Amino acid sequence: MAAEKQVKAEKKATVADPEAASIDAATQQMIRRAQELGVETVFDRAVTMKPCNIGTQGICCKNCGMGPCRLPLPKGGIQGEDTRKGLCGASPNTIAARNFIRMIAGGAAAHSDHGRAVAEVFMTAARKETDAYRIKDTHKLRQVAKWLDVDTEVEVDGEMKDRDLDELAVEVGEKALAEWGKAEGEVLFAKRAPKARYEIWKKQGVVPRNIDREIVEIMHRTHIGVDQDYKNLMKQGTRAAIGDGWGGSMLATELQDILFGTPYPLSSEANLGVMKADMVNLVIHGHEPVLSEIIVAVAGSQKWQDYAKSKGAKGIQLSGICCTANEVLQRHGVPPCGTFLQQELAIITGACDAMVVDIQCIFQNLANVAKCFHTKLITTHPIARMEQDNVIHIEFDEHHAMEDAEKIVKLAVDNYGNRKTEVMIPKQKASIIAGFGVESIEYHLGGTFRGSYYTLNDNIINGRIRGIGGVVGCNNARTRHNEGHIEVVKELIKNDVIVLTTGCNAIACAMEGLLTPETAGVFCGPGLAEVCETVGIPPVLHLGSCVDNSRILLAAAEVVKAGGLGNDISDLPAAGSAPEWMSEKAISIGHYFVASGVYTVFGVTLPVTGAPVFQDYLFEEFEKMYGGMWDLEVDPIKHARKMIAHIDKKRKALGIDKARERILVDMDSRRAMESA
Ligand code: SF4
Ligand code: MSK
Repeated sequence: MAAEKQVKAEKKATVADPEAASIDAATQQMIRRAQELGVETVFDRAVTMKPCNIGTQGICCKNCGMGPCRLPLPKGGIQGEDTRKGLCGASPNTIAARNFIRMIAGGAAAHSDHGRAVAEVFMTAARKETDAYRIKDTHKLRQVAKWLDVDTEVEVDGEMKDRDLDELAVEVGEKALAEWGKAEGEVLFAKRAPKARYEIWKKQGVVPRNIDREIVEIMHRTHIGVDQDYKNLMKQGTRAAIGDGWGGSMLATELQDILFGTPYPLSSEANLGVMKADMVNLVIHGHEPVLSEIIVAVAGSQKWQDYAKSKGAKGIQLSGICCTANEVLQRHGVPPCGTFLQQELAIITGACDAMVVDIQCIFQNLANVAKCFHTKLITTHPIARMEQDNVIHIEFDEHHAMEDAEKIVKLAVDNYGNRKTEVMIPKQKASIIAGFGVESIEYHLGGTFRGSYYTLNDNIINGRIRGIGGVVGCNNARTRHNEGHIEVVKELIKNDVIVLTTGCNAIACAMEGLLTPETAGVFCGPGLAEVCETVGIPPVLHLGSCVDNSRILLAAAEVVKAGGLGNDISDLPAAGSAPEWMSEKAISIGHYFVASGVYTVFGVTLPVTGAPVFQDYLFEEFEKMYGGMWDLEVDPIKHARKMIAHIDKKRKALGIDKARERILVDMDSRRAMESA
């Protein structure tokens, strides 16, 4: 018997099956290579370490030293009264709600602190304390100034004139920074939501006062013995999430656009195949673009390209991972080499001469993988360091941004000659069009003469476009890499739902080739295909990084403003999705989508299933208060169909459901749809 057990244990898998781990051939190839070289990756760890079943359901509390208190659901479900409680008496609803809003606090803090760092760099630039940054988008500076209650004009000799830009920028910077900690008032961008939405927030008492306060208050309320009513806890979670979406994240996006330029459509490529064997490969990873913007300028300069040539390389190839990748893709066309789950794999190519990281979504295991290769791993942020001794820390400071970026580029170039393992770069890469935003959607779907959202609205009303899907978020090693992302998006576009994407979903779609106008003819339903072909846009529009989910909110507000589709975001035929989420930021994003009136479906898991009453509150009761609500659907096709059903429900409520019935689908189109 003991021998049998031994054999079984030996047979137990300790490494991932590459095909089961990812749908992407490049990823599969690199997982295989890592296993041959004996280098462990997240995919293998996901096989050997299983998640805690109680934590997954949201019913483990460790908010005090008497716990952790674990409240598993009884076998056969709850019969009668739910008597589960922690040592202090906390109910499953209280525990799940506390855990949930602590995740919102974590996510909102990450986005908002990113925004604050950008605002600080913005101030440095506005005050001309650095040569590295200049304000690029003065038009947007003026637009944003108005939302921050900053006068853009001044009276001179009885006439109103535009204010001096330098003076305006300083005041915008000061007003923006105050949003994190002002003593009175409310987050100013909340008024950018449609009036009806703002009124709902007012009625519910959830307009954020300032960005930091709402996050701090979550930590207070969830301390042992404070707020013990799941509805009241969620009220605070809602206020903090709105402070993220319509506050910290939106400020990050807007100030980045003013400082680095508002994105405009451009072409690039995506996946590990963008790395080049005969060039210095510098991979940038994380979220904040303040350093990567300068690295792009330095690495592209003649001086450093020549330096790379002097070391035997053909030049410097930049590529990106996660949302730093999205930031530099959107503004400069720097190709993303992978999503969150591919970060270790970029090093496993043997061609990554340096990987420079800033904040968020960075695996500590990168340092262990880098040790097996020649790769220099460089941390740059004072709040994000690693304990391993092979990690180099070059602390970035906007006052000497150029010098910091040059040090990093030099390290990468000097390391080119040190490659010790055979280089193996997967050949897979896809062409893409990225760089969309609120402004470019307006331009493309409005045309030269009617730069507005009317054309988009017209096409929604006439049924060519059935609705809008905001599909965003991470990869999660507990599910097959990119499968959920791609199946959800393909099902949506096949059913004429145009997709707005950000984060790792955007990179996944890029790798799959869905970010090209040509995709429309292959994967889209006939209505959406017609629109995309007419205006020359992809059916999946890349709107940027995690903080750029605020662009989706603003695009939704513009659609409401253009008319014909109700008065509020909750009236729109639209739905949100994060098929492979994993981060606390995703929970914050999901919740500000919901609080903004969007039906939002998450895949993989949701830490609420162990507290059914609390789950019903999020999945059903929220709709009555906010018009938006949560849902969980693991199966990607059902996931997309739930979104489509919601879109159809909204079309019916608007009285535009008949329009779609008049769209005739011929047999060829149907066959193309079936085979897609
Ligand atoms: Fe247990 Fe209550 Fe302490 Fe949580 S706060 S760990 S439920 S005693
Ligand atoms: S990077 S938060 S894994 S989207 Fe923004 Fe991707 Fe999620 Fe990080």
